[in-house]
Amino acid sequence: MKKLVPILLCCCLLASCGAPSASEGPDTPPETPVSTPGEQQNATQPEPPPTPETVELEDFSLMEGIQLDQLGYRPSDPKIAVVPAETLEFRVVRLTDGASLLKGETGAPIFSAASLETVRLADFSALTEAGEYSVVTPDGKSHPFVISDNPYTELRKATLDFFECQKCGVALDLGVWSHAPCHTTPAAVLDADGKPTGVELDVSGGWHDAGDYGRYIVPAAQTVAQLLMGYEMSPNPDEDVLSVTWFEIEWMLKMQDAETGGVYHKVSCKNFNALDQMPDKETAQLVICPVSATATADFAAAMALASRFYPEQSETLLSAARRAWDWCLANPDAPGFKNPIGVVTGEYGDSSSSDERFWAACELFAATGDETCHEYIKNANTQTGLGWQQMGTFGIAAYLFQAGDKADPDVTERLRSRLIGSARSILDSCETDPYGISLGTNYYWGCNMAVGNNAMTLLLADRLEPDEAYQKAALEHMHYLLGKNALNQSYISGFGEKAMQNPHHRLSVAVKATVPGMVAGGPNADTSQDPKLNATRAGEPPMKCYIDDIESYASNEITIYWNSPVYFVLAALGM
Ligand code: G3I
Ligand code: 9MR
Ligand code: ZN
Repeated sequence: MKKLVPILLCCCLLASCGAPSASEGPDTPPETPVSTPGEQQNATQPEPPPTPETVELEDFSLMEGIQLDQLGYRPSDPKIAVVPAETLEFRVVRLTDGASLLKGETGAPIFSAASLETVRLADFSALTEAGEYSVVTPDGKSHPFVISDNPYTELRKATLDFFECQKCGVALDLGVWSHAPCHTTPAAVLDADGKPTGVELDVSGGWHDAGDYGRYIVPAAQTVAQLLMGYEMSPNPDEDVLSVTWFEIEWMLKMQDAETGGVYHKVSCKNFNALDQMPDKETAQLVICPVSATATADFAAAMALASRFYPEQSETLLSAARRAWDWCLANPDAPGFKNPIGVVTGEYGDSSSSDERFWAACELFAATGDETCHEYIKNANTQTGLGWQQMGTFGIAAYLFQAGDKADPDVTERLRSRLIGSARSILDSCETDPYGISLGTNYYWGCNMAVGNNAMTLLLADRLEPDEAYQKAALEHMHYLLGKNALNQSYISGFGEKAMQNPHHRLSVAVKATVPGMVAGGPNADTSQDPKLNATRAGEPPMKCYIDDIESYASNEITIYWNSPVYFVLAALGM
């Protein structure tokens, strides 16, 4: 292996010695300039003041094996890069002048079961000076990153602005992404067999779910909850979260059946349209799929939660929530949702609605003190999860943080211990993973949502029982998304030197301009789930089953509910 050979930019030394450069061994402390053999040192001259060594960054090529957050770190944050097992030493070099401000040795080798590689950690937490840097090893340099008071300011804004680009039913005036109102025609309600019931409804509005233009209640509920909770838990909340989120809530209200209180599972066309089609060009018949228990319970929960953010709408929201909850009570055994015959768009199938019901009971109890809901919670199994299939942790958070005096001590203790237990087990996974995250070897379609959601669980636990370890681990999850991973890939469009740029996102594909601030689904070890992924990544280790290609919907699509946990984490951390 090459030795890291810095150049001493020690003007006075160079001037006095006439030497073009000086080299040093890897163990020489950076603050001690050394001279090259043959140099004539004048013993009577005073020692020159210590000057940082410099490194000619242009002499080093980019090294994919040095993996770190491509945005950066706050001065007091832990700062850890992952490097190959062969790398024993590293420096952190300032981009503006090549000054080598920190020099260190890497840690012991660690095996990553997710990338099937042995790596080492380069800890440069001691560097706290603001600036723009690169980690440099004898074999190459990392992507640039900053140390600053808030490297994530723009990112947080972009992850929220993204929701403007997903708006349906209205004209968008967003530069290259502008379009006329889309999906405004009446939608035909289908029965479970896919036959039109004869009923047509106006359900315009809301956000397109993802790279496709469907609008689905279940993921919408998760997204609304995470955006509003991000607002609530932020030390520096973004005021526009309320108006941004209201756009979705208004649409959700339209999806409730006026007669029964049940909530339609989704609205879309029967098939996905072409990948390069703008929203207003998708003009096929819109269809509404039947009411489902998961959609109805999620809706009840999300509306009850929303009622505390919109005081002027609180009655409307609570009465909608109540009617949906009554539907749930009247339909205890409703089967899980399946796409009716002939409909192939997003299914969001889920055989169990018990976690959604648990969440709804917790939100309604917190909002109204309704004792029947309280009884329901007392008799229900505690549920966890923050992703569209498993929503229990939202219920736990509602009960622990919003029920106040109404809470029952036994229930509180049961839910407290469940939340802390979840967070502790996330921490345990982080400890055995060189990348410091909690997925283990479980990389699947949309697992970047789990990266964000696990960070959110940690921050909820931190709110309950503050512990620095929670915030630190949550931040490592953000670093993973921003490049500290085996592919050296930032999964967020527009952020990081190697940022995702070819999302499976119709609006971006249609105009050949990628919306910034979108979170990709991420690696998916079941490469058979899309042809492009399979053709390019089959047989790769789990953390590497990803391709930044517009065709790879099973690894490179984007969704509203992959952005919302990331937004939550940035807001809750005040970043
Ligand atoms: O949860 C299990 C996990 O425990 C297991 O270890 C792993 C390994 O097999 O599988 C995990 O389940 C996966 C599940 O997502 C997790 O949420 C399934 O394999 C996977 O097939 C499933 O993918 C879903 C995909 O639709 C296909 O149904 C994604 O979550 C979901 O986000 C995605 O949603 C689509 C919509 O239908 C349409 N709009 C775009 C959106 C994103 O691609
Ligand atoms: O574009 C669709 C994407 O939004 C979905 O997540 C994905 C899985 O349901 O399906 C995509 O559509 C593809 C379809 O399933 C198969 N033919 C190619 C489509 C992509 O253009
Ligand atoms: Zn639309």
